[in-house]
This record gives sequence, structure tokens and C-alpha cells, in this order.
Amino acid sequence: MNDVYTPSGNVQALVDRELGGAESEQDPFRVRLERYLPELCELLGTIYEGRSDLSASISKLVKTLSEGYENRSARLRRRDTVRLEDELWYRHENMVGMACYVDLFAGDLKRLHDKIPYLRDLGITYLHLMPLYKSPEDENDGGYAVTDYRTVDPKLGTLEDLQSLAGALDDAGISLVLDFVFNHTADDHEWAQAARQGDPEYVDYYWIFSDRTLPDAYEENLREIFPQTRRGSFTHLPETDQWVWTTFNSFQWDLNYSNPAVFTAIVGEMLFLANLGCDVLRLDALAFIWKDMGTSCENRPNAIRLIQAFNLCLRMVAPATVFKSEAIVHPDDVAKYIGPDKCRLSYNPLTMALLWNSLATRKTRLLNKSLTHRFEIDDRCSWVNYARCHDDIGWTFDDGDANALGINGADHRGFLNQFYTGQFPGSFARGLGFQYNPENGDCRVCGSLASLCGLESALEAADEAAIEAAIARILLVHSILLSIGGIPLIYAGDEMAVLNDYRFMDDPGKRADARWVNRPFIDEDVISRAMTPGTPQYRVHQGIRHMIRRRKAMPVLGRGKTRILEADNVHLFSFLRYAEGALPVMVVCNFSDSEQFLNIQRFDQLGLLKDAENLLDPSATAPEDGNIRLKPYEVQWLQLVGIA
Ligand code: OTU
Repeated sequence: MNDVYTPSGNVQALVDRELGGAESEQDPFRVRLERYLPELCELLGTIYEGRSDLSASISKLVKTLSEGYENRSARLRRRDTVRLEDELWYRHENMVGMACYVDLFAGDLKRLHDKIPYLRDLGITYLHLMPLYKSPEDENDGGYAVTDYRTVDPKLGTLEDLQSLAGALDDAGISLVLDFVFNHTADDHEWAQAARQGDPEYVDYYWIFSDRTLPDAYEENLREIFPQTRRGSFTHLPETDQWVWTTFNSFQWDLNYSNPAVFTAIVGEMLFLANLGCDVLRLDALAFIWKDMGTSCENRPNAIRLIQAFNLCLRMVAPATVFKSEAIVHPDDVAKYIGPDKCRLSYNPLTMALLWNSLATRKTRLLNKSLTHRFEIDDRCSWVNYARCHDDIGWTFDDGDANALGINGADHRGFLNQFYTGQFPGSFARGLGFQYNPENGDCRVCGSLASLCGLESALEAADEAAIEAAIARILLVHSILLSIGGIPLIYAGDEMAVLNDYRFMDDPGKRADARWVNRPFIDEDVISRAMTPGTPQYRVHQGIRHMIRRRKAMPVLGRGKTRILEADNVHLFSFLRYAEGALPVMVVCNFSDSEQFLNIQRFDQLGLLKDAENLLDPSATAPEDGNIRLKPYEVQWLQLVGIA
């Protein structure tokens, strides 16, 4: 085959040794293994340069991959074949996502089956179930502290329940998304327990230090993620008087990827999850997986190489599954994880943060300026566009982009925090501050989409005009998620305009974490309000459902490209969706609470807008006097009648 050498000989020899003789030459796994293993060995060689145990690790890895393939069901192997022929399946107008907690949305996995008709009616084709693995009883960071990747949280059901749900979702045309929480495990994971006992093999699975020397040295450059919960990034272990690296909560121990055995072990867990039948694995906190002394230990070159290595393993064993990057970091760093050889999908935290910025300021300059040069990604990849999720909102725009408009980044973040916690005069938003750091003034915001859009304060004041404005803001945000390019991701409940849920304050396990305010129960009350004609919740639900249907009728919204258009009006945001052989769609949005006009001359030298149809409201009249008139917060999806 070729001459790429692993530390223990050439790749062909390695494959033969692990997979046996020539009789299985046509085996698709063997073909893929031979194709990708040289690259994988080269990557691991770079990451683990100088480690004498690398060759043993690679042999073990090949075994793990081969076991992963053996355990892959016939159904999933068929899906692999189908997906390899339709690699860009996720770049489709049919894709519409939702994220939910199993317990808050349905009670448990069995009862989630009963929600499938609702999801289908809404048009959902991608469902992210928040972490549902076994985790510590009391505090578990909403499931992001995993005790055992191979056991379902007993409160939610069993592995069989999960597999049967995966099958039912597949039958209903809904892709399943699961979390791969691989930066850390819970402190009661069996590896962590063995490490606590002093088992040298497992001590080396984590970052454990006998005194503060190294932790202090690392901390010089580390960002504190949860400074209100606990200062610093290390946790003291009283039994042994040691310190362990915990980027997040003290019960989440960071895995030590500088040890190649950890990579191999976690590949085994990853393949187990892929073999449950999920289409997407969400790579939680991937920015933090590699640590280099003297740096922030975020977005390190070896973290990116490790993602490539994980991706190669996935390509070999479970090519039907793709990665989604969860890097809620600076936009330059977000981009580093996106690529056909890394994550095919990525959350789009920049668009998210800037949509909120435009709602607060009523202006679109920063949105325009930033997205013009930051929205485009590799054609084979796709954004996952969202406005809210289970986490806080961080203001991750680039200070340079802001500076170019005369905006001071730090001051502006201060303003946004004030605005969304309702402290800024005239603010419509009801949010809570999250993880304020008194040392540098950093803060983030929590709150449900509807409460941040002003529905909570408007309902409380029984102010009809304010209610109208809040509904319009909610629909405006969704109309952009559904059209801008990528998979739109709705956070369960937002499509029913659920308000903040303050009950977490009475729960000792949740009280300290304000993110629970935006993790509401989707109970009977919520549903019945959204199903009762005339309520604001009903209007939001119907409005979103309608836009989803319109999206699905427009292939250009799935596979097309996006060009941000600079409108002549600081309150308007506009972009074009176009694709070869399709009529383009121009989206125009008004972020202000007053009527605005778009002078079409500027865009429309070709006269394409003259007879454009507004797909969201076909009864709307054509532009008058060379202007498109937009009501407060109105959005139009204009089908152009010629190729732009
Ligand atoms: C993620 O978020 C999850 O979405 C959170 O729910 C978890 O608590 C956390 O990881 C730990 O598993 O800090 O405030 O820049 O990229 O990884 C959310 C940090 C978080 C983020 C992100 C993290």
C-alpha cells in the first residue's frame, strides 16, 4: 500500500495484524481503515511527538476502531453507505433543529415518543437531546458531568429506551444529536475513582498535581469560566492533599489528552455513542482539551489536531455521523474547528450574540460589519444558527470589528449586560446576570428568548403595544435563523414563547446556576397557552410554524450561499440567498420599533425587486416609489424574479 510508518512498522502490516488476513479485503471498514490510518498516525505522531508509548497506543486504537465497527448494527452500516453518497445531507432546506432536555420536555425517553407527532407538525428534522447519561445525583451541571457514557440516566430510562427512540426518530425523518462530553468526566466516573485510589494508569488520565506549583503557574494565563461558583481552575482533593484541573465545576475533572491512552479510551466511548444511532455528535467544550503552559489553554493547535484525529476515527467506523463544534469563543477561534476534516457543523455564536445586540441597539452596523467577512465557511460545512440554548449568552464579537465602527468592545459588553438584565433605562428585557467576575468586569446573561425579547415585562404591564413588539421581535429573530444559511436550531419552548422559569431558585442543586432560568418545564400549561388561539404564545407558535413551512419550500435556503448586503439604513439587515439554477431570495429585516424604508435602487440595478413576491406574506403589496416599506420589526423574504 504505502510507506507511512507508525512507530511500530508500516500501516499495512498494522492493519493485517489487527484485522487478520486478506479474505476481508472488500470490507468497507478495512478499505476506510487503510485509507485514513496513515493520516491518523501522522497526526498522532505530531501530537504525541517523543512519547515512547505511542506505538502501543496506536495498536490499541486500531483494536478499538475494529471493535467499534463490529458493534455497528446492519441498519447503521446501511446508513453509512447512504450518507457517503449524500455527504452534504445537512445542507438542506428540510433541516430544522430543536434542542431539549428529555425530562423537561417529555418526562422520560419513553414518553418522548409521544412528542414525535408534535415535532413533525412543527417541521423538526434534527433533535438534540441534552446530555442523558448517568451523572452524579446532586450536582451534575445539567448532565455535563458524565459518570458513565454507556449508561442512561435511570430517571430518563435505559439504553434500550434510547435505542428504540433513535429508531423511532429515524423512521420519522428526525436526525438524533447527542452530546459527546469529552473535555472532562464527572469526579465519580470509574476512571476518576481509580485515579483517586492512586492507580497510576488512571492518575495519568487527569491533571493531578501534588502541590500548587504548577496550578499557580498555569493559572497565570487561564480564564475563569465559572468565577461566581468557584475561583481558579483547580480543585483541592482533601483525601490526598492534591490538586486536580477542573476548568468548569469542581466535580468535572479535565481529561489529560497529553496521554495518548486517554485519546484511545475516549475514542471507544465516542464510537459507543455513534453506534447508538446518532447522526450528530455535539463536541462539548472542545476548545479546552489541550493545555500548554504559558498559554490560555484554549484553542491550542493540538486541540485542533485532536479534533481531526477524532474525525478520522469517526470516518472509518461511523461515517454517517458528523461532529458539531461547540466553541463559544472568539470568532477567529470558532472558525478553527470548522472544516470537512474537523467539524462539519458548528454553533454560530457570533450571529447569535449580534442578533441580540441589534435588538438592543435597534441598529445593524456591527451585525453587517462582522458577518460580511465572517459568515462564509467551507461549502461542505454548515452553521447551526441559534438565538438561545441551555447556556448563558456571552458577547463574543471581535473588538476590532467594533472598533472600526467607533464602538469600544468592553464598554459595549457592559451596556449589553445592563440592557439584558433590565437595568438599562427603557430596556424591554428581563434577564439575569451570570458569572460576574469582579476582577475584570466580565459578565454573561441568562433568560428565555421570550423574556429577553420583552414578552415578560409586556405581559406584566398588560401593555398591548409592548406585547405586539415582543412577538414581532421573537418572530424576527426566528425568521433570520430560518433563512440566513445553515441549520436553524430552536431551543424547546422558545417556539411557544416560554418565559423565564424562576423555580430553580427553590432547588438547592440548581440555585447557584442562573442558566436554569432558561431551562423551563414544557408542561401542560405551556402547551395549552400556545395552542389557544388569540394568546401571544399561540401567535408565536403559529408564526414560527408558518416560517418553517416556507423555508422548506425554498431549496435556496438550504443549499445556497449567503451574501450580506449593506443596506442604506442603519436599522435594516439584509442578505441574499443564492444558488446556481435557483431564483435568489433576498431577506430584509427591520430591527427598529418604527417604520423603515429600503431604497431598492441601491440593490436593484437589474430591476429584480420590482415584481418580487414576499414569501412570508404573499398578499403584501409590491414596493411603492422605489422603496420597500417595513413595519416595526418586520421581515420580508423576497423571491427575486431573475438571477442576481
Ligand atoms: C458547555 O458550555 C456546555 O454547553 C455547558 O452547559 C457546560 O456547563 C460546559 O460546557 C461544561 O461541560 O462555558 O457557559 O467558552 O464554549 O464550552 C458555557 C465556554 C460554557 C463554552 C462552553 C461551555
